[in-house]
Amino acid sequence: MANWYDEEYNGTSRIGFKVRRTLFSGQSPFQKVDIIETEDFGRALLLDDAWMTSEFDEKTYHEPITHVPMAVSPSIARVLIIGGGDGGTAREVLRYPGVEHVDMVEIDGMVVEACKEFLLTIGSAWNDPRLHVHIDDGIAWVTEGKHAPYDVIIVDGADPAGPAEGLFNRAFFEGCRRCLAPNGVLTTQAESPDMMRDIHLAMIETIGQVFPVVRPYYGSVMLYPGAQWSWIFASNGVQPEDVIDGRTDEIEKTTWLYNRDVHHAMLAVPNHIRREIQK
Ligand code: SPD
Repeated sequence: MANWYDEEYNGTSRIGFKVRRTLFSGQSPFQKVDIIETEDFGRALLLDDAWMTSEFDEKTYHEPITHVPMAVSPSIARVLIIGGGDGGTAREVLRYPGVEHVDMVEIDGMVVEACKEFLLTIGSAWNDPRLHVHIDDGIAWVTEGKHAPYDVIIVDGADPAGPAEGLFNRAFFEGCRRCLAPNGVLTTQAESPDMMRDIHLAMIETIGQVFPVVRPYYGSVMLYPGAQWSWIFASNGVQPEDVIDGRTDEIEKTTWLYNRDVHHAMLAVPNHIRREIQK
């Protein structure tokens, strides 16, 4: 259909938006990279024709993946972001004055360059001196334990196909655990509990084989298949309910979605997932 851009999911459904204009289109060694301007959702990034983020709803993704771990981690001085090439997660992390050093490891330099040029409303913290962007393989980074330990690790990757596939397996999470400080915490995006239920459940199981604490949490991201989305929190003992008093007070004055009530509400697990976890 002319003037529409669709993500086709599983060959059986589509999520489409009317396009105003294409701002960037390229083929990197890893994937197809597009940034388009839509009628309803503002500018949006697609990787291999899958919607990654849009100006309109990006906060409903970047706030949960960032503020849930940041609100509870005893220390937040050193943060590792795997992926996150649009800069939205880094922007949220860098809002905390207690953050001293952020390594963002993104495999695809084309994503970072295109987002720096066309998606600056999302990646608005590129010039923060605490941010260190590495165009490198995040899997190798954690396997080799580069620059570890970290207080917080955030895995902000794409779907489990293409370059992000390795961000879903046990060896990767074992590497993450080795890179975490003993009291550190991890979050990862964990797909749709409805449209990608098997992948979501497999992630809970896999991460549970690596970390003693594994807790999925939920929210809605309109851009993604099913709109209901998930993240997984993991740690060696810190629980996601252990919000540190005062940590997010300043931040909550300007967040779009996140506050302490939302934090706790997101931890409610739908019955159909809870039954599987309890098996
Ligand atoms: N189906 C899309 C899943 C994408 C998750 N990551 C998005 C990256 C936004 N920073």
